[in-house]
Amino acid sequence: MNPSRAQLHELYYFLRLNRRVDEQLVNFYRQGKVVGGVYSSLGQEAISVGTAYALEAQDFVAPLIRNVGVMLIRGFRPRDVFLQYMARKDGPTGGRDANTHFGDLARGVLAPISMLGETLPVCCGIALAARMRREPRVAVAYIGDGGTSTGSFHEGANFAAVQKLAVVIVAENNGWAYSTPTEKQMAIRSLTERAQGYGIPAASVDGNAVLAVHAAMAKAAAHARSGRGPFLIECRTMRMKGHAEHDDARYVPKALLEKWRKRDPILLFEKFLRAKKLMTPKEKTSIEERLESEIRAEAAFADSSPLPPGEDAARPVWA
Ligand SMILES: Cc1ncc(C[n+]2csc(CCOP(=O)(O)OP(=O)(O)O)c2C)c(N)n1
Ligand SMILES: [Mg+2]
Repeated sequence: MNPSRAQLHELYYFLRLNRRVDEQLVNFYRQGKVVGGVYSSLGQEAISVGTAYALEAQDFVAPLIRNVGVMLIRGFRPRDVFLQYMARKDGPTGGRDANTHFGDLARGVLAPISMLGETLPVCCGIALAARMRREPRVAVAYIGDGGTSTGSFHEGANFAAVQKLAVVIVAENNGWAYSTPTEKQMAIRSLTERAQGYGIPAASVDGNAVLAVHAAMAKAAAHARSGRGPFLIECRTMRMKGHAEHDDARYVPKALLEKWRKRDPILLFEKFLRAKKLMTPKEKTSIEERLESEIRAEAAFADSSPLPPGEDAARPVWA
């Protein structure tokens, strides 16, 4: 599937929206309004946007904290993200959980959780149920380089392979897991080597090139949907900030960040669109204006929502 001109503009819009949501979250964080940390997807937006955009409505996604872009594409609004991060009354969990820990099964979005690797076995369950019900559904598990070292990742990947489940694993290799660089995390060069060990076909793509990511996901989803089993996509990228906003990432070599800053996914895509004459300066300005007024309104809405009343805390938690 080659995206049309309108779809390319939509991809561009979502990349920028993902970035603007992040920036606004940092503003709220600095104003002391965020409960907990802010986990940025700076520099990794093309992975969330490119993969989610290639899916169909009936597919399921299991995003993680750096996949705000996935949630935006699945129909959540910036206000949902802001409200949740600020633990406000009108947020998706009414202030009961923080950051991106919310989902909606009707939208095919499994709520992100902290336990790394655990959503892969859940995706296996979704794919297994889909096969039993003869529904052409693909379940997509997002995971970081560090998360692929867990026991649940191993169990999930192995089960998906043996059962030939319609699962796609999006493995974001951003070079770091907290302060641990990938080479101290695993003795392999690429996360595709993990896939080989399970008998899962895999591809490694430039995670900062949104169209490359999109094409890889389209292929992987078609593979899974046709009953040929799981697929793993390694997206090579770089975590451009610390683990979260409180971490200044002083352990990351400055030269490495400089190298990747030149490969910013939004800049790369703008360059492509300009070179191929696929977006005029006027079209770009109109997208930017739309983004600014949207973010302003969404942020104002979220900021005017109150904190939940204390007596609400345990109410819908227990059956
Ligand atoms: C099973 C498990 N072990 C440890 C942690 C603590 N922890 C949270 S994030 C993180 C690093 C994750 O690195 P990676 O998977 O590469 O994702 P990234 O932060 O780079 O997106 C760790 C160790 C956890 N949440 N779950
Ligand atoms: Mg990582």
